[in-house]
Amino acid sequence: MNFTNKTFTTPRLAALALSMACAVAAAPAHAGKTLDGIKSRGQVVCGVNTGLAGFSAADSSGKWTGLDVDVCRAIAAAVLNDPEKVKYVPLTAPQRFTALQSGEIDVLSRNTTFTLSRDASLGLQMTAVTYYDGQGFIVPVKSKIKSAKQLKGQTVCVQSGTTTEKNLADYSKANGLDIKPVVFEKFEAANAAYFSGRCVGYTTDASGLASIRNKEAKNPAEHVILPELISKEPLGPLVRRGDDEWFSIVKWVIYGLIEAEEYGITQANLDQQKTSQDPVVQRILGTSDDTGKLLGLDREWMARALKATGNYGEIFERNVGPKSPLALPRGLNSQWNKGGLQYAMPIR
Ligand SMILES: N[C@@H](CCC(=O)N[C@@H](CS)C(=O)NCC(=O)O)C(=O)O
Repeated sequence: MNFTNKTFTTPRLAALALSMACAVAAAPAHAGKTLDGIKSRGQVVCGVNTGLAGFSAADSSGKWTGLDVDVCRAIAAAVLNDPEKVKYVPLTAPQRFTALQSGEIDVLSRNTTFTLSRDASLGLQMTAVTYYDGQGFIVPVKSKIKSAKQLKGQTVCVQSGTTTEKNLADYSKANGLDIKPVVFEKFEAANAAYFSGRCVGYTTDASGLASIRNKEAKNPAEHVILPELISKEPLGPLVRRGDDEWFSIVKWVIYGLIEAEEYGITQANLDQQKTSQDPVVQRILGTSDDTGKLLGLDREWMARALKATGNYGEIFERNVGPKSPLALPRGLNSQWNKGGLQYAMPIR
């Protein structure tokens, strides 16, 4: 349709054309190829970390938990009405993008940093940030190292296929530190090397350092995370390019989890909140507008996601927050109106 003045000579015709365009804009979305596949197989296939406690780890019975895992559960609850309908595919750093590109997984929810080169070269698309992080260093307390600047000429263990490896090289160069990277393809090998003393330090995302110290160290108190953060690591799920409908669903489930926290909807009060008169709460829970229809879902999509996992704040607290074994502060991941960066686009 062409909306130039040439085509619509009278204001009435122009108004009619505009109202038609609005009607089209409000029509229910087509589900999209990825969602069709998910519905026919009855499972969301979620690529996750092989084992990073707090973010994605399986227990001895094969039950997966963590912040990244909860994102998969929330998506499955929204699209399949059941948070259990997720197949978890554990992926190492070097494997993760190929698994998404090849269609082996529907979504990659695995401590992955959004960067320009990844965005522009992989045929993948970044959805929304679920954890604002930065890269840090860990060293043994007995090394007496108190600052990353004291790593001059020292060995640092690092995993390949990560932003970590590149940031380390940049930081070393920019500060004239001549750090000697000791690079491992496998996470377990990098951890084992550091804890056996093969490297003076270890570097990865600060959240990863907290997880490794808590989970892998014989005595966590013997290791200290240095104060410097040397990069920005905005972490979040990725999907394949070319399926805008699926991209929207993943993105809006995340925004829904974040906005629910902002408006006080919790796993526990969700049923009472269904009678709330607050228009934002009503929209999130589908008691007024049917936002689900616009995404190719139904009106309770977000209510189900919240019932499954709680809001973003609850997901954070349970998996990585100050009272969890990782004891990470909310920091940058606080809501925008509480001094943080978590700012959900409005569900409306
Ligand atoms: N956020 C960084 C680092 C992510 C990353 O893969 N970190 C390592 C160290 S914490 C990891 O999770 N390894 C687990 C594995 O490869 O199995 C990135 O996207 O490149």
